[in-house]
Amino acid sequence: MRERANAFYEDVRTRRTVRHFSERPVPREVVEACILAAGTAPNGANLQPWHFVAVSDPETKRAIRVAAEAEEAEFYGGRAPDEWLEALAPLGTDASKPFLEIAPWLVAVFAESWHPEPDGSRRKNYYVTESVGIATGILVTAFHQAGLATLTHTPSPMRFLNEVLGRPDHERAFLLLVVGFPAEGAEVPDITKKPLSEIATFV
Ligand code: IYR
Repeated sequence: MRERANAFYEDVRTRRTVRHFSERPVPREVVEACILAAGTAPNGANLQPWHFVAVSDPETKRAIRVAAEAEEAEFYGGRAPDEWLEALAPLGTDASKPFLEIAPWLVAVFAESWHPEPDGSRRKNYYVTESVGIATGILVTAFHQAGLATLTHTPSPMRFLNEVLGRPDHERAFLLLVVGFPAEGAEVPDITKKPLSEIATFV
């Protein structure tokens, strides 16, 4: 048990969010298996309030990039408070998002706050944000475990994803996961994680 817990930590601690992707393809079967893993997440009343849209079609990726960059241009050009921009400055991000076209897969994660029944009524879902957050964590970890890099991308607002991907109004875009291999020479920020003593208390 100790060995497995430590081995998992040693593996998962090597995961890094990447912003420079290679065009190298990733088989659809790998994406399918990772989404199936995400779908095992604990969730409210087992109502599984999520939908994953896996995009490899170049035209669709381009449409997502164009819409995301328009939102980001507004974000960086004035909508974001100075405090937020200062917090982002060490990451060196800006409104340009070429990875949305370069990476072989984008996985848009949608959260469903209610579900339409065949009779037209609405079935409420529970703990939607918690459930979809846990599923997304498993998805990120599954891709890492498969040897792939991801970027958890949250162009804000993300309503355009419903339009581009044809998802109904009762689904809310939760985040956009960029998936692929890192570009050759891709760099990541020099950051550290908090020690156990800071993130945990044992009583
Ligand atoms: N969505 C923007 C801004 C952004 C926000 C946070 I918080 C980050 O950790 C990184 C970026 C963008 O993708 O550039």
